[in-house]
Amino acid sequence: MFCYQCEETAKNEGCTIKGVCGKTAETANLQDLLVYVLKGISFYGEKLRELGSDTSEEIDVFITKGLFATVTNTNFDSDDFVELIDEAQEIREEVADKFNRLYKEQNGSEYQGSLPPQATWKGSRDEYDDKAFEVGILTTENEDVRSLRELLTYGIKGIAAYNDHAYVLDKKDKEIFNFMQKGLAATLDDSLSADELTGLVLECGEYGVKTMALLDEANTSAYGHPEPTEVNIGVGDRPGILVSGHDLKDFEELLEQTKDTGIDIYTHGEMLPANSYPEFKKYDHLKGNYGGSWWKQKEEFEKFNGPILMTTNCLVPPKDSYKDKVFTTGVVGFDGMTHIADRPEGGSKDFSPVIEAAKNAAAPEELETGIVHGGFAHNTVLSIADKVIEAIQNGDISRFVVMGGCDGRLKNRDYFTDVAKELPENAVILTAGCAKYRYNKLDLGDIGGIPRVLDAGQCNDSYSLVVIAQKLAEAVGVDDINDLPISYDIAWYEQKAVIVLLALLSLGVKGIRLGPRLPAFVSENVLNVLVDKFDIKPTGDAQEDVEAIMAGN
Ligand code: FS2
Ligand code: SF4
Repeated sequence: MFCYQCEETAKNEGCTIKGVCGKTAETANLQDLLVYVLKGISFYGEKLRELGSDTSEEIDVFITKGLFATVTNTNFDSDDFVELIDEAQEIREEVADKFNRLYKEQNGSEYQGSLPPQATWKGSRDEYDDKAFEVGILTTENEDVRSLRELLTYGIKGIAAYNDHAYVLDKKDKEIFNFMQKGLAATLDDSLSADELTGLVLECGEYGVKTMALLDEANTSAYGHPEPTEVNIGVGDRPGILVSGHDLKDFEELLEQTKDTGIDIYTHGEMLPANSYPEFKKYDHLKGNYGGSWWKQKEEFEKFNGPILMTTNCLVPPKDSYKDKVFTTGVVGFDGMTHIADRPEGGSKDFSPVIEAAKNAAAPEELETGIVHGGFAHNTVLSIADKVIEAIQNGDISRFVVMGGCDGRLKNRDYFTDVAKELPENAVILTAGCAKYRYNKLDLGDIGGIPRVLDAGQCNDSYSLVVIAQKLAEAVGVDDINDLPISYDIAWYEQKAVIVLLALLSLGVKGIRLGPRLPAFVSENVLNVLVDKFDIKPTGDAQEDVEAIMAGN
């Protein structure tokens, strides 16, 4: 195996024996083979579009879900990947046949152009392990080309995750599906120059903005605009179900199926923002949020006592003491955990195994008491824009610091807590994603009633932070959002953070600090391009960074 797609990759070089995340070499290799065949499907998808035809929605969604399953901490089950590779080969043959037929119809002869091996390899299950071993990332020898291809692939994985959430809520955009295939197919094209690949990486960022906007529309049209909410972080005395991940549709169905059952629902990790949606606040048995970010689950899931539903990443390989209480659904998978099947056409998922497991559980053990603030997505912040602008103009707010992104288990993430503590009292933190757990329970106070940590929601709600910046720029008459008193100090971990970063770059945001370490998959030359074009810099010493941030650097 060789995997370097996340921030915690071994030695900041690559995981080669087993993932730091717990992924085995077998699963990692099978994920590589799945991506290999998905690229083959995408190759033919592009060819079809050249002939004026297209891929079906079923194929577009298959590619989306397949990629999402390979995102860090999503699916650890080799059997799932074997099945996905089986299906991917069948789909590729279907798309290839359609292309070959159409080509002959239009040209009167068979297609004689060159085909990449991803478009032609066929193998049976007993060949998967050997083949998977051959198709890893390191097969691209040129370090810079490899870096750009992987940057593009990881950005598309991020798009896949957000696109899947939007699709579940009936929002779709064919252009996004097609771009995903265009980008994947481009990684097979040896004729593309580094400049052309860089252009595609930035285009990927543009599609990241479109996808996050689509998901924002999907979430807010289904569940209303998040509103300022004091989220309880204590516990009640009834049994509970803990819901983690990002899928709001799963959350809605579980809330509905647990009404009047005597069971309370708690959020964990990235599900915390669900507490601020008006449609979810209507449920009295939505009790609040339990615990912190994803990597704390080993200790917190054990203490929760009741069952846990993982709707998406981040799943950590469980301890035996609570493994039988964890249920997976959607693209999440782990050998030996009970999986809740997909919803039937027009129906709901059946969460009764989770509900049954909760009935005899003890109430959760209390970890803490109090509240955290949520619900400061674009609609809320823009509704108080006058107050915010006045606070900027009279100096009560001197700077906004966007500190969105991911949390992670390594100690070096204390940097983000230190920055939050060091920032002067007239600085406001704008956040989204699980990065917030590094500072959202500090008592940072408020500025004239505006909390100093404004939490827009999940990592995909970074879109809200962009909308806020754009609208503030309009309101104060500034043409370039870089001229606003906003700095970016972004924490990254997995591939959704890659698309958030590319989205910010595509919008022209400059001077982003990125940490706690720069991605191992960004080569020196590619980094130089990012520094030249966008003034990207690594996070450093918290105190020095705060001084620079407050000075506008
Ligand atoms: Fe956090 Fe993990 Fe949101 Fe990432 S719960 S690092 O997948 O997507 O952010
Ligand atoms: Fe290593 Fe991250 Fe890949 Fe897991 S996802 S194998 S920790 S690089």
